[in-house]
Amino acid sequence: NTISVIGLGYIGLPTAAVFASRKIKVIGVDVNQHAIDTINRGEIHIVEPELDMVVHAAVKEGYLKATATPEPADAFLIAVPTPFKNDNHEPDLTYIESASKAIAPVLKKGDLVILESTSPVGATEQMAAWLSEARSDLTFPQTHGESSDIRVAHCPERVLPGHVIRELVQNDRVIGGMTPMCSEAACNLYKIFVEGECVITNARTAEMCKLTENSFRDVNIAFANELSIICDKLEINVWELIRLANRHPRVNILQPGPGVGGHCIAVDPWFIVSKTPEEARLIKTAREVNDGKPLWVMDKVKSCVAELLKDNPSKTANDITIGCFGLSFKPDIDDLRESPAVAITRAIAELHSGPVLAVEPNIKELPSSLGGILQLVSLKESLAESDIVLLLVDHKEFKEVLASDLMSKEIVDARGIWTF
Ligand code: SAJ
Repeated sequence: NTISVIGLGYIGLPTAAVFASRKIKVIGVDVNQHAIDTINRGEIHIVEPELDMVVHAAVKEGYLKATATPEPADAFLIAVPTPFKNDNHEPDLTYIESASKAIAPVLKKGDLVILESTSPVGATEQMAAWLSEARSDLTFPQTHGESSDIRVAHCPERVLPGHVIRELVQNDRVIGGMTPMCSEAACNLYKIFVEGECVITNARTAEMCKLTENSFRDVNIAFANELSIICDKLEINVWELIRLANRHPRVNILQPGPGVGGHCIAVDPWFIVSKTPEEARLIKTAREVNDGKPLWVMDKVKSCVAELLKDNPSKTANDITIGCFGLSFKPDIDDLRESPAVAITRAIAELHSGPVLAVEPNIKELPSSLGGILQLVSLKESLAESDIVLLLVDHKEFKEVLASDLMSKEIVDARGIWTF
């Protein structure tokens, strides 16, 4: 049996490599020639612990190869991005459409097509419709039910970046077929490597399930972020408050931060809102609360600058150095994409006339988009130079900073690790 994985990114490549590690022949397909060449050398083009080893072994042993053109296989897994359309929060299914059109010519009777990309409700049916338009000689579940030539299912990925290889194998998997036999076929495929339970439902429920998981987290983070703003106004330490409230056996509040980053939690709730805007009131408000948090953090920094200038009338803003601690979207990773810490640091660097120093222990140089406007310095240097210290990411290195290192500095701690 041969499996084809379409889209060799953060989800597709680990999935392809894990199948290949079980001695299944895997054909990976991507539009990015650089990714294809890198993978075929047994290397990887993304950062994820352990992935390099698994890909290297799979390519070396001949079970995994990457190509730009789809080839016949028995199962196709589509793991392409589902971003927003340019100017709004509507899901853009163009990548799913192109992937469907790309695999359609090589489909044959008996094949299984699985959509893994996080998608709005109805996307799997839409994908099946695109496949059926391209291949009128084959039958699909939407018209032929259990007797269709092609089986179609949605099986959303739910792995945590940084732990992908472990979570792929260990997490339970929600499997939503367009018919029960579609679910069963997908279930048999995932059982090749999934040690968690494969739980069967229909395609629409599986789509909504993935969106619900990330919205649950977003709403809960919004609650924590709102509490942090309320507590600031009421002069209460929100971190202490949450620790205390969480002593209640049925309360488990998440942690406030400078906003929600990453590629999933800040995106997926909008897929629910765009389908049901009238009904999804709480989910939409949570998004707005979390998206508003970076501005609130910036206002805190502005107040610190104003305070310092008031206390030191001989100084100007040029004399005030601001140190921004952390750029990644969550602790102890090097991923700067969709990071509120980057957005805040960039905005401060653009607004503030004095020096802005960035500390990010997980990267060696700033991305070009930030290079011109601020300097990347060591933790030690920033602690020595900064008048205002802004903690944006709770990296392990920052947790070791001592109260004495921060003495006589203005502190804005968006993560609550420097409230000594
Ligand atoms: N965050 C907080 N406070 C918290 C927890 C998180 O501010 O208490 C922030 C983080 O700093 C970060 C953002 O939320 O900026 C998202 O981080 P995360 O660790 O919550 O999640 P992701 O985006 O790395 O991965 C999520 C996971 N979903 C859930 O935990 C429900 C993962 O399992 C999904 O597979 C992934 O989204 C995805 O691909 O959808």
